[in-house]
Amino acid sequence: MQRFSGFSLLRRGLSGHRDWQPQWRKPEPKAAYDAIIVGGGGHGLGAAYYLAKEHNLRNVAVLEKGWIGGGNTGRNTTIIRSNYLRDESAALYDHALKMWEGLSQDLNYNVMFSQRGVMMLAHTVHDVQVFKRHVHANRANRVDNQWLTCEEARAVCPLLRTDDIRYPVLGAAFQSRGGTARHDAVAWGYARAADALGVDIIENCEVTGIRRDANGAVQALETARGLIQARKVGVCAAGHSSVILKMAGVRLPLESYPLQALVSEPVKPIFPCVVMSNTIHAYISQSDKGELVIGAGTDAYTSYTQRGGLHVTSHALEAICELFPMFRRMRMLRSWGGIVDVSPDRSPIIAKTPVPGLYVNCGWGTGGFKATPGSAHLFAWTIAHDRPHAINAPFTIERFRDGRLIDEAAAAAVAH
Ligand code: FAD
Ligand code: PYC
Repeated sequence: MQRFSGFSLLRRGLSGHRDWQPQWRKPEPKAAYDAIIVGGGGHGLGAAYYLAKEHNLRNVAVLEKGWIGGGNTGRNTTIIRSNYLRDESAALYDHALKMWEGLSQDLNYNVMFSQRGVMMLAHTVHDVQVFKRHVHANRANRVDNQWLTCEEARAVCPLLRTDDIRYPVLGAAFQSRGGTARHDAVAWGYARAADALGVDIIENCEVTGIRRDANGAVQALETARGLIQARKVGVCAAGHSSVILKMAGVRLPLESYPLQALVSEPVKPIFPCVVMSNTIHAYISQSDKGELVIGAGTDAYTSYTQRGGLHVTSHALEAICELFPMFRRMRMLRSWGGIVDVSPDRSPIIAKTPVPGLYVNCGWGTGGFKATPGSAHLFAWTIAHDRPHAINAPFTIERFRDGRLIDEAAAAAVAH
């Protein structure tokens, strides 16, 4: 790993960035690997890193059809929290939150994790009841969450308008350990750390087919860069997970929708925490660059276009301007969409599949960024041991057949 003195950093910065060493190699794919991860987002890169670091599997590749972090990892609004309702989810998301707390140190890469607090607004009596239920359930699971009155909510976020609006604010749930992180840095940090342990990160390498042997087990992947053999394949492909699993004859209970976000022009630090409103489909925080990061709901129909409908973002902006009237004159710089993989109970799948050697990590829908380190860690464990870790054991595909659902519709934040 390269280390720089302050002087050499300045010299390189002024010399047009010549002589920078790439942070990870660009290897040609080998003919065979012990394990292949499909999908170079945070979950896939993280899984490869933990396979190498904690399970000593060094002959590992990550195959990414585009560029790493170009999927939802680089498109999300970076909200991190663990205030989910069910015991299974509390264990999963808090495992991740605890890992976020040490991730920059572990990767030796600043992922800019900022525990500025996440506030979820209640606008109706039903919201109040639901969020109070979450607060109690979270506390029973030793996950921090507290109920705030309107006055207390305004004390945390003075810009918030609570009265005289279409959906007045009746109070809020607040998780002070929640916050945000820098999404690209998560992909880059995991990529650099995995590469340093020998993992091959292969971009522009779309997986187009899955070959199975006479016993039905995974044998090789057909890719844009040729046939690559592997006995273990883990798929972390977010909105495209069902497309890939179909190549092995596995049908996933997922629907893929566009989810949109947008950022404003940058302004000085003004917004102290994250504020979310599930009822009016809008959420907002301020990035370290000063941009307001604003998210909207999903489109009402399934699609693979990374764009989404204009009316959806317009609706979110109207809601934000009602809650924060001082932002009415802000200009938006850009908007984008990502394809989210929504499961029927709004909980993920981190599991073995019916195909020996094939594992899947998907169904995170609109909320998987917050889980990145925990999900990657548990997925690596599952691949290495060929059985789930106790924390992800409930998150099977079979639960949709057996009825052991983990309903997180209210905690999922974005209505879909
Ligand atoms: P990705 O980062 O999407 O990685 C999957 C990769 O697989 C992609 O890079 C893709 O190119 C690759 N791939 C697909 N098909 C193939 C193939 N055939 N061959 C090879 N590679 C392939 N979550 C939160 O927790 N908090 C938030 O605030 C939040 N906000 C969001 C806002 C938006 C607008 C969006 C779109 C999502 C948001 N999410 C949020 C959800 C979150 O972004 C995702 O759940 C999470 O990033 C998924 O990570 P991943 O690594 O599984 O997927
Ligand atoms: O999961 O917290 C979340 C979230 C917020 C916006 C999109 N997802």
